[in-house]
Amino acid sequence: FKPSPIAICTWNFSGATARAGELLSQGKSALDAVIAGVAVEEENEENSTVGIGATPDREGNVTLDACVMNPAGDCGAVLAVENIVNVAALARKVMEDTPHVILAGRGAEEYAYKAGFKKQPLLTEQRKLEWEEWLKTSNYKPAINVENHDTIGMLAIDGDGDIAGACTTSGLGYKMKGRVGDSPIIGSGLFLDNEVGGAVATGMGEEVLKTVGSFLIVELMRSGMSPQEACEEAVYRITRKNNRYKDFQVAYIAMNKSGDTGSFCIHKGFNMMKWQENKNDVIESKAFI
Ligand code: SD4
Repeated sequence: FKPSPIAICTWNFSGATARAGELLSQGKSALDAVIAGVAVEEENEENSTVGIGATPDREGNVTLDACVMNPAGDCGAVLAVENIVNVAALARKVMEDTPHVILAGRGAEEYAYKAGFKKQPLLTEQRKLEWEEWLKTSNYKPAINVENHDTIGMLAIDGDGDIAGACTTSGLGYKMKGRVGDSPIIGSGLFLDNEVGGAVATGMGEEVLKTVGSFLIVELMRSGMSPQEACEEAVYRITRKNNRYKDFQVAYIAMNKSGDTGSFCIHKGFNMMKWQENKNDVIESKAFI
């Protein structure tokens, strides 16, 4: 069974799935669709967790993380990159045009300029003011749910039935300088296997990293679980081990090869978008608490 093209993403980023859906309708590949889809949020200054307009680290630097995977199982990622807006597209470049999977920091930024990406300061006046305000107390407490202002992870199935994915973020606001979360780490923030399906994560990256969440979900689907069951088990893997789960959010979305989708989170309030056959729906996620 081959479903008609689908794009899903974390949170109610309807413009992102609409953009991806438009490309899928034109017969473009799942990889083209997810890169263009997440770019909508990378370029949205209102979104304080992705691309331009993102919240800086505690020293005032906006550093971005992103990764991509294609149906062949190739991966590309960039970690802690400054001054580049479209870091998912940069991760794709790393995947397609370099002998490596990951480029970090200055190396990734210098490579971006060689590859034709434009240098663009990412700290907006608004986020600078918020950061200056934050410095007065320097109280580091990542929020549980900040709806519509969060990491975007996207999965798509194209007209050939092939799956690709992308994940892009600035990580946690006021993180330590040099901190990298789950989002650009293949297997944690994103994983897919074109024979099985894919998963992406959002929320407290440290917890996703410790349980290799997205890889876990794909492997659970491989052994027969539905995307919904697999997302739930990956969340329980965290809540069983860590009794501080009341203080942080983790959320997963997943899709299998037949186009079935699922999502689950620790705290109520998470949702996902699903685009299929010109319908672009917000789906409220089930939650552990
Ligand atoms: C991280 N998972 O860097 C990301 C953050 C996130 O909404 O999803 N924020 O830990």
